[in-house]
Amino acid sequence: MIGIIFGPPGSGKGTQATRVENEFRLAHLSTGDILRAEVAKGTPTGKEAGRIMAAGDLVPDELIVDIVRGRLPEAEAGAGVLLDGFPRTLRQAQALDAMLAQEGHKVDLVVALDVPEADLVARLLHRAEVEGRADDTRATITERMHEYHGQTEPVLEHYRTHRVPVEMIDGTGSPDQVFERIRRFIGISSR
Ligand code: B4P
Repeated sequence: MIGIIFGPPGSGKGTQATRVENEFRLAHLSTGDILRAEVAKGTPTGKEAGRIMAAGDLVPDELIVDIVRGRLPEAEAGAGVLLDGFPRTLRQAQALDAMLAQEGHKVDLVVALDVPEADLVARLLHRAEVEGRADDTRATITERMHEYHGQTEPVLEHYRTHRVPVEMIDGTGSPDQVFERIRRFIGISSR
């Protein structure tokens, strides 16, 4: 199974992906985590990505697509893959579809987390206090929301048009409550 966990910044993609990974034994591929690891190692990719992420912008499609292309085959070898934070633009979605088609695969489902913007901002400002992430300042959060609405939201329509099941999941409430809603949907879809 190839699934995507989708949503605006701070909607809980990473939080839920870890739970889904454990419950359904899927390989979890988070482009945000991969980029942060590159930043921490100080690689050339990390240096370029770090500047962009700290400004709240999206890292260039070519760079992200190359990263995913390098990791997808290994991830696909198991029971399935959960993509977290990717694709975030239409070009990334088209590149993903083409990569999967080469192996005779396709995206099977999209879990889209729905959280009011005021809650997202509050969560990210709280995360700034706890984790001190460079991209969780108020100005950066505003830019990330802008990028989400302009570049990322159209990805949902892309999958709906291609008849991929897209399930809007209420992302409010405790992480356990949100996970229960996701678990039910994936459980039904993978039967
Ligand atoms: P990501 O790492 O994908 O992260 P995110 O959108 O900030 O957060 P996520 O939705 O995973 O929320 P989380 O579970 O952490 O992206 C970071 C940056 O990387 C992007 O802005 C971009 O620059 C770059 N990037 C990544 N992928 C890219 C791509 N494909 N193309 C281009 N650029 C890319 O939860 C957020 C907070 O809320 C946490 O503190 C968590 O504890 C809390 N929380 C979670 N669930 C909660 C709940 N139910 N109730 C209350 N709080 C909750």
